[in-house]
Amino acid sequence: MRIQLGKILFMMINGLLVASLGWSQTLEGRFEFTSRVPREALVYFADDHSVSPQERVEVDQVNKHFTEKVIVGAKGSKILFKNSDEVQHNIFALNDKHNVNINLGLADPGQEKQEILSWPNESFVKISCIIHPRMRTWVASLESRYYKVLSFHKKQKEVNFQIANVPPEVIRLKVWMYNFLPIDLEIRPGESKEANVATSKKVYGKLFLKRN
Ligand SMILES: [Cu+2]
Repeated sequence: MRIQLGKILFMMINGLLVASLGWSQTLEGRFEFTSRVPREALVYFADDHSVSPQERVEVDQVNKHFTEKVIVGAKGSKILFKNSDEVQHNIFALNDKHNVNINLGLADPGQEKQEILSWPNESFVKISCIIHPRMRTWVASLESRYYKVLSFHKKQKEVNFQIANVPPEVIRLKVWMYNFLPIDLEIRPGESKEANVATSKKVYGKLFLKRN
């Protein structure tokens, strides 16, 4: 009897701890790739809309690279493009679908440029530099604060990630990867799910998800 009571008490305290520390709200994910690996991914809960456009979005340019593979901000945000490099850079984007035509000219070392994120929620615009054709980053228009930007190496076979403190009612999980099919599923607390990482022609890996 005493053992039973102890057990029950332990379980109750454990339950309270889990609830108060937010452990019950973490999404854990693992990508496993078999051959072709995407360069980057944005994993996000699409049914959250709590980010306001006032929050600042910025990216820097260092060693002829953008410091982020995907920059995330709500529509209407000001994007700040810094240049901490020792050479000039340019900011350029052309996207007919979202009516985007940006060319911010040349930025000297230390100079900053600004642009308004004008494209609709859950759309992606590629930003490049006319001077350095290999430079690129993506700006994702996103109102959700529950997301993870991932960048992959070519030979990477496995990548783990977490999204913490997701409210239990936020359940619609999507994954964007350039040139791959989008992943779109629902995952509730306590559930596990899997999805293919694929193009329209072939499966290149799997995504395993577990929500505590
Ligand atoms: Cu450049």
